[in-house]
Amino acid sequence: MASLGRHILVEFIGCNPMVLNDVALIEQGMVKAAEKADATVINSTFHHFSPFGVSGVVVIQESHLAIHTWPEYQYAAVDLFTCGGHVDPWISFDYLKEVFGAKNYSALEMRRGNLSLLERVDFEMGRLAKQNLDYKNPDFYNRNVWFTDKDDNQAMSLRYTGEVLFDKRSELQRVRVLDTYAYGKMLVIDNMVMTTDRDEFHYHEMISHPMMLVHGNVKNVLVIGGGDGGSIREVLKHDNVEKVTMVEIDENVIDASKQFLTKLSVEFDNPKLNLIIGDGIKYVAEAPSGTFDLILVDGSDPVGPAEGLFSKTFFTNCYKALNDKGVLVVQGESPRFGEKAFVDLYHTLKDIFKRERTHVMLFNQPTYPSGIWSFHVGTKSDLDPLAVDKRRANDFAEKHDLNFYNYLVHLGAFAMPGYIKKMLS
Ligand code: SPD
Repeated sequence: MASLGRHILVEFIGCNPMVLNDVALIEQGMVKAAEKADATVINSTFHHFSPFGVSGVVVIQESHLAIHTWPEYQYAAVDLFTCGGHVDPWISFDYLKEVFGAKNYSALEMRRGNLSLLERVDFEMGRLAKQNLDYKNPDFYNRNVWFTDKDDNQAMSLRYTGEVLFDKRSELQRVRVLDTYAYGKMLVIDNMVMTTDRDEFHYHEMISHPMMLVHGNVKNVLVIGGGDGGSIREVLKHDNVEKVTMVEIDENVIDASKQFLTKLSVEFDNPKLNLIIGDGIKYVAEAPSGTFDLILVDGSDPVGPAEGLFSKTFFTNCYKALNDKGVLVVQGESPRFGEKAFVDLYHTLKDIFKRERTHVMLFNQPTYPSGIWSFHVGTKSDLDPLAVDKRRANDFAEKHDLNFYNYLVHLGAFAMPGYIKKMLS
């Protein structure tokens, strides 16, 4: 039967679910499938749905290729519609079957536009024809791809280019770097935002400077986690510091940062740094008593390998590893996103350091869900966290061209809104 086009309706079954949830890979696969069939690609638009699924269309001069995926069912519904004798949609089909790793499929070809039923008319296009020739699509690729960090009830989403610059899995976790439009490169561990190029300074200046300036003479520092390098970068701005030991469990985090978060990973070659790839929990358990002036726990959220970084045993060992004037600063989660972890951590530290030596700092972090985040502090001596010299704090901020920390920010960080006081009481 002579027809205008060929339309293959495809069911791909038993596909690789990771592939079916990877918008960039699917877009590349669909564009290539069109090219392999000798079609001329005009444009493509793809969208990732949170948490699962991708939809997209590749517009070709000879019609279109479209897809919707259900990774959770390992299933993709694909339409391959071509017209023009030289394009063979079955070539696209064969290629996509490989890309998706489909164990099974069904495909139904329909002839579209049965010429024996159609009548061709000639009509005058005039000015329209010229306009159509002049039309240019503004972007070849038009992706609308979002990354979402979420729990069951709330989320923070950032649009990214669809490019996954780094993606490594180990038995510990999955480490990725995505390229976001609003915040630049973003480090993601197991679907949680760790840090971004454009707002990392909130976190790294606040985990380090407030309590280092209050202490006044920090020489020996231990950083647990912190593989992106942001915390050691800030710690090493203090001239008193003689030695920094960093224990990061996952070398992939360091590799990702060295390759893509180049503003953060600037101190890995500093001679004062002793970098250990290993388990920070074990390291602290075995550390000699009274060793450190400062311990920073720059860990992930309390799931997966970081769960033990919120345990009473771990903090008791940190307490022992600190010397008499030692200070502990811990990534403390959010009072609005992870309230339980935030409150539990406060009480755990209070039991170990005692109430008057346990403090909470709040700061805003635009790329973490809810935007409000915390560090919790335990001091082994009676250090007043507000006792920082105004001049010293501001001079330090100016000398190092800081972007977040200064004297007033320091004071404000320890001010607790009423609802958080109630939460912690
Ligand atoms: N949900 C984000 C928790 C932050 C964990 N640490 C971030 C690492 C930055 N150095």
